[in-house]
Amino acid sequence: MALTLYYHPLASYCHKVLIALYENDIAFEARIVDLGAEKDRTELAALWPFCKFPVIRDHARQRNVAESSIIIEYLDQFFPGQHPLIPKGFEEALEVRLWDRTFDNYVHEPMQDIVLDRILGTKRDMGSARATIQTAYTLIDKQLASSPWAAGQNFSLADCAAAPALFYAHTLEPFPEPHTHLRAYFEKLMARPSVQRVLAEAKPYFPMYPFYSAIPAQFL
Ligand SMILES: N[C@@H](CCC(=O)N[C@@H](CS)C(=O)NCC(=O)O)C(=O)O
Repeated sequence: MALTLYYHPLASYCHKVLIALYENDIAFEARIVDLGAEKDRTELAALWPFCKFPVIRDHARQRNVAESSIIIEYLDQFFPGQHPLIPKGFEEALEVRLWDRTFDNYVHEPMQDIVLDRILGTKRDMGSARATIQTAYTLIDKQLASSPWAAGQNFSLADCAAAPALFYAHTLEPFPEPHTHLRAYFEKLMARPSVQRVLAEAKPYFPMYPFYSAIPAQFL
């Protein structure tokens, strides 16, 4: 197999890369990493010293590639398929990267902070993380009023970022009622076959998620 993906089926940043792989039918060996097992941590840290996943190993090019956005850029370049995820034009690509960063930095990261706080039992004040997610929801809803996908006419890197970020964030901060564009977009994203596949694979692991009871029944 040309590619190995080091990941966990429950991990949100891994979902982002899995969606890209499934969108373009890219074959890969799936290597589940148990961060609680010393041997697995040592193996992952040898690939990426921050010991975070996803990481892919491209055996033909002898390269390890880390960071979900960079991995998707890499796949788009070296494993192109029927759904290019980064547009060729500079302006369009800039827009896609902007929305990728928006979902990662202002939805995904604060969502992870809240989840980590619950896992560690640190009981920090999460008000600012929750407010950031709400600010992002408002911005995203506005964007989606005039854009069928997160960053334009086509499904892109930005939508790969959006799906796991919104999936987990909405278990912590529900989408406000007036955000009809965001709500409709979420339904459309969740119906995408690549996203459905990722969620189906995550399903057996959902009970490990500390906010499991907030996952809507349709995903269980
Ligand atoms: N910026 C990284 C974030 C990766 C990340 O935070 N991965 C999480 C799983 S979703 C992880 O490895 N957490 C384990 C840890 O932080 O110890 C990316 O885009 O890939």
